[in-house]
Amino acid sequence: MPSVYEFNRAILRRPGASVVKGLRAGGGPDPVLEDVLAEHAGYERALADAGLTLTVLDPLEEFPDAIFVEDPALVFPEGAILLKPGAPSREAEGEYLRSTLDALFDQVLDLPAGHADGGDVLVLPDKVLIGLSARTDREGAQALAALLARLGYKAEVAATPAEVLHLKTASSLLDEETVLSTRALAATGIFDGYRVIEVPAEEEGGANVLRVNDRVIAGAGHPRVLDLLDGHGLKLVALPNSAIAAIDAGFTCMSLRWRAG
Ligand code: CIR
Repeated sequence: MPSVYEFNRAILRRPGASVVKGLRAGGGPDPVLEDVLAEHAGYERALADAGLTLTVLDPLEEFPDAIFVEDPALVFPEGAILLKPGAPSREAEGEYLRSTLDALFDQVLDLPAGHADGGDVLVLPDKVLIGLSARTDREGAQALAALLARLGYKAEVAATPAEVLHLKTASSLLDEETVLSTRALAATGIFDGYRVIEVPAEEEGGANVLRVNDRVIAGAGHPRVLDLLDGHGLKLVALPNSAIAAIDAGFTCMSLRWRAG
């Protein structure tokens, strides 16, 4: 069985000029457009270098956060799920992915109730964790768990610390038995049974990394996290991401990845 981090396809959406107006919880200035474009282009190259065939969608100027394609949808070899993001300005983003998903997947299921963001969904080898957050409510999480069961996946709904945007803002899967996590999230016990590598307190923003095939994409601005990953024997691709981080985003949210048969 291929690992849950083995992928050969991905969907991305290129940023438009409006991306600098992306949502951010802590306020702060807009990032520089050219920096966002450069970081996104570097990410696109890194996925292609990892061996993925990319479907790259055009910018959606009306939706500043639409490059974060992972929030309005989930994809699995068995099918795709269109979610309902919890931020009002993002709620309709999924409709702009529907035709692409219809063309690429045998089935596309719709979240029937509540709200859920893909950023709150962490696919582990033995289960799918759905984190409750300001974006993902219990109704959405439970409806999503039922859809995942239809695709053959066991889901578990878990609380996440109040200060994190998404479950995956604070955690990532590294290999079959290891996750990277902030201390606060690990302390909730949701990773019991897994080996947990904790990110240092001063580099909590580095907890979102992307394991893809034989490598891990991680933030160049988090040297201590890079050291930890290197020490764990992982092949590293360090990418600058400070402009993307200024609008509260990381590496997992900029693509939808799956293994096509
Ligand atoms: C938002 O607040 O929705 C965007 N500015 C960032 C979304 C990042 N998504 C993710 O981590 N899954």
